[in-house]
Amino acid sequence: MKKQKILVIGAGGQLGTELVQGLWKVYGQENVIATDIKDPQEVLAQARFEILDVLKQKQLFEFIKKNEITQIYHLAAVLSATGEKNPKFAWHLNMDGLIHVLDAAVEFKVEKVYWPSSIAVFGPTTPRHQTPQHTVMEPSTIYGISKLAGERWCAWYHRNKGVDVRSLRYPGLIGYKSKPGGGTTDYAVDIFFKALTEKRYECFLRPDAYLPMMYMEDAVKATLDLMEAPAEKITVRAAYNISAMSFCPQELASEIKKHIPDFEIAYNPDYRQAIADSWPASINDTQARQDWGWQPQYNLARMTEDILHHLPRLLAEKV
Ligand code: AKB
Repeated sequence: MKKQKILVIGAGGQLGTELVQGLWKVYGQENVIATDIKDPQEVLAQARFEILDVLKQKQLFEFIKKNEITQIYHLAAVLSATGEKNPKFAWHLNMDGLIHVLDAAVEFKVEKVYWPSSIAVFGPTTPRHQTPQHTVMEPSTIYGISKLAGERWCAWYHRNKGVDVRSLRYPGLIGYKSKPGGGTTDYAVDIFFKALTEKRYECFLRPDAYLPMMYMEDAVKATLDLMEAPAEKITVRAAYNISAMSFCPQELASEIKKHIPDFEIAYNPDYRQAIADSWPASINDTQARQDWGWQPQYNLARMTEDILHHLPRLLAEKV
């Protein structure tokens, strides 16, 4: 196999920080170039990191050529809640960034491209429970509209230009190693930080707002498994549904209380509740299981235990 040179765009985000570490294990630190528009977090600074803006097409093309990139993971995006505040910029970054990457893949014969989609591609008219792979898709957020359009672009570049691009519709991703920014599902990350530091959390969603969620360990594994799968196994060239668990804020708070009995939660739903209401409560991921063997490892109890085991040490180190 040709030596792989991996470019991660938007590596400083919540998913990128952990995915880069997963890629180090598979390809070696020296073969992964993490990039973002801002200076790196400590962990990414341990290996190769460079400033790169996906919207600057000439700079991106030169970078890919100079470094003889064979795989691109393009993660830079504006998420759902932030996207509603600045819709034009969300569209610009989420669409033009993807098209720059897909054009670069054609121009420099990049072997594989990964681009994340999201459950935000679904909308209020989509069946809410066990949402199928192929169904009604009328997203109501700019983020969801851009992810749905992005999926169609990926399928188009695969069909017409032969780009080996792969994608997953992530549910809410929950990690503790870095803080997320701008998502509707992000309450499920913040709550752990607040439970440990203040023993209290004010939630911006209703107690019964069910959403599909996934622990970051599973998200990284799903991404690497999908990218490792033989091309002939990939029957979906838009994006795969994947699922691990579904819960609502009240259930997450009860699980946390098992470990921190004096933890308290209050509810003050804001505009993000309408976004949550437009998304599925649970996802059917049969296609991903059949095609490339997807199988999640973490449920709510196991994830909560793992986070509350590791996060206190991380918080103590930062003091
Ligand atoms: C968000 O809440 O915007 C994201 C997502 C579900 O894609 N976490």
